[in-house]
Amino acid sequence: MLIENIKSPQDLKSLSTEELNALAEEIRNVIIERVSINGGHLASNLGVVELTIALHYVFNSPEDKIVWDVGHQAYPHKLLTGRFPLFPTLRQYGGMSGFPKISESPHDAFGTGHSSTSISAALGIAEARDQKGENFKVIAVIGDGAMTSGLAFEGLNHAGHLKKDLIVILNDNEMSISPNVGAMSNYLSKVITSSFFQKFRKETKALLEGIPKIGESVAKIAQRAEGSLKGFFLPGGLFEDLGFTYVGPIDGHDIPLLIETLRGTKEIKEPVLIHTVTKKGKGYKFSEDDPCVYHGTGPFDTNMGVRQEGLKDNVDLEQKAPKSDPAYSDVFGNALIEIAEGDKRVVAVTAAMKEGTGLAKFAEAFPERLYDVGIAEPHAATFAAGLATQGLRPVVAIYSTFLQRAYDEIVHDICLQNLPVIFAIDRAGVVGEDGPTHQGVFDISFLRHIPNLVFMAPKDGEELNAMMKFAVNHNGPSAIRYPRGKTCMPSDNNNNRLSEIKLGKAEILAEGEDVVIIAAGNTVAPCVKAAELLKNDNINSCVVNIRFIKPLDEDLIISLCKRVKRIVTVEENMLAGGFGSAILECLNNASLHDVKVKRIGIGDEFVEHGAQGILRKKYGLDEEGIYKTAKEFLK
Ligand SMILES: Cc1ncc(C[n+]2csc(CCOP(=O)(O)OP(=O)(O)O)c2C)c(N)n1
Repeated sequence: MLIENIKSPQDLKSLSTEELNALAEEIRNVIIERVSINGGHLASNLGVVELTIALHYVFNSPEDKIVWDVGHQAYPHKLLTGRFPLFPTLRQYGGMSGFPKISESPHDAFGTGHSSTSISAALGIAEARDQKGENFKVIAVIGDGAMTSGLAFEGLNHAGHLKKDLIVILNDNEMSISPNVGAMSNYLSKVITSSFFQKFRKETKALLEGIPKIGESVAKIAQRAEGSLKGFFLPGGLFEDLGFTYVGPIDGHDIPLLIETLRGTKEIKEPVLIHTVTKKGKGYKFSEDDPCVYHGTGPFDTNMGVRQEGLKDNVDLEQKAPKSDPAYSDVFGNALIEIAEGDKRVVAVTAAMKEGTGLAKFAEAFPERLYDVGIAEPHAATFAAGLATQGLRPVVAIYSTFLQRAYDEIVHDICLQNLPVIFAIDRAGVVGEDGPTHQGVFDISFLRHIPNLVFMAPKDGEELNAMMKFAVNHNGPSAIRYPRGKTCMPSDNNNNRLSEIKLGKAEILAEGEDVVIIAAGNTVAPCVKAAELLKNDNINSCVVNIRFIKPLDEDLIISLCKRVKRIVTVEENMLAGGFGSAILECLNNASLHDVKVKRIGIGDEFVEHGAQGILRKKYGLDEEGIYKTAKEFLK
């Protein structure tokens, strides 16, 4: 295999066009096979195989810096930069990350996982290069989905102003995870589908082939082209106006064309935007037909695809494997439909994550009440604030990690004005294989100090449903955090029948006088089980499902602590500023200085990638870990 001999991008440079095309085929097969075993991002990677080959053929990484946006499409880049032998460990605990990571390879110029950072980061790198008098190229590769974010435009705006030597490649496949949305997307579609494009593409190719010597800049080509193809550059006028030389659109699967275009633009010392058109999921029938389903997937059978019995409409296979308990996202989506049927005020907002957050069915039921705002979490929050001022009840569903983007909007636009916006915070806690960029372990710390916000965490799906109803009827901002995965509670626990949700009231799930175990959200279930293990050792635990991280049930906590002087708190969040810290503050305010508290959660470190079970074990968040910590604590 050719790929086995590619130890670094240098090894590409001696290959012929036929060999490069054969290599593309090999890379596709390697990726399809590995993702079918390990799970991961498939369609985005299959779409950039040729582009990645051309980039590494023309530029000299790691001296030249390639900055990937989101980073979910970096598998071909990893395979071409000496990581083919590591590929079997993709996304496994201790193995290769599914995203670019500075610490993993000098070829990973910038770490990422969240969208739309590439232009800003690349511009910073280019500016530093110039400050230091160095000489290399910087290339940002950004998708049309990522281009819907304000951050991408902040980068473009600044780059056009600084006039730096910077190449932005806009990889346009007309898809975000689902079809891309918004005016920008319409604009790009018009550019691609205009009758100009087909003609332009042919003539550009002819022009490029006619270049007498390699290295003639595309600027010159553009000048020449303008005479004969006047107006053909108008489609990219928006980028031209922002200070970029616009090149394209070009076929992003045509390796010779990509190589010639990149060689040409290499000579331009100012901001250039190359618009490539690619097919998401290219080269694998199933993912070409349904790139949304194959955006991110768990393991699957390569011959059958993921659409096996019971696995339909799956964007996150692990969540939707056909077992009895539904995923939290589905419980949320169904609950919202039920609520919206009876309450016209309720609308839903998603930031390009309709499928992942469980809103796809809602979109079908109420197409006019679902707003997909693109990858624009800050805008989603402030847009919802505007809706709420007019009496609507917007429910904004965002993954915990992406909500980090909207902190100021939550404080300034929503909570300060006490507006009834409901945040459904999906993937809160340890999320698993996507790693540190995606773990939802900060939201308790960055939300619980905001005045007016009511902050809940359900112990199971039934409670999530009830909390949604509570939140929609609450006259102020609220947030509900719930994890990636299935809803479940130990079925043999008699006390887990749902009691009424009352503002700031916790629920006691087990009585005991030796220790109080207080849990938030999905840590309730392992705490209940840990209490059963402790009982075998004659340790009687009082298990509290806190329900409200804010406001805390201070009366209950204080009265329990006056009796039982040992408290264990358990949360899937950072310990710093987390829910255990809230309990410490409560005890301190009540001058209960003789109560000993042991907090279980995430210490001062980022949570690496790996299966949820492995990570929970590592941090002592599973029933065994909670049991052991509590036992040790009581010694
Ligand atoms: C801030 C943020 N919000 C949401 C996501 C989830 N997400 C990952 S990829 C993606 C779509 C990206 O589309 P595009 O940039 O066009 O790349 P493609 O997958 O089509 O190649 C989304 C919404 C994210 N990574 N970061």
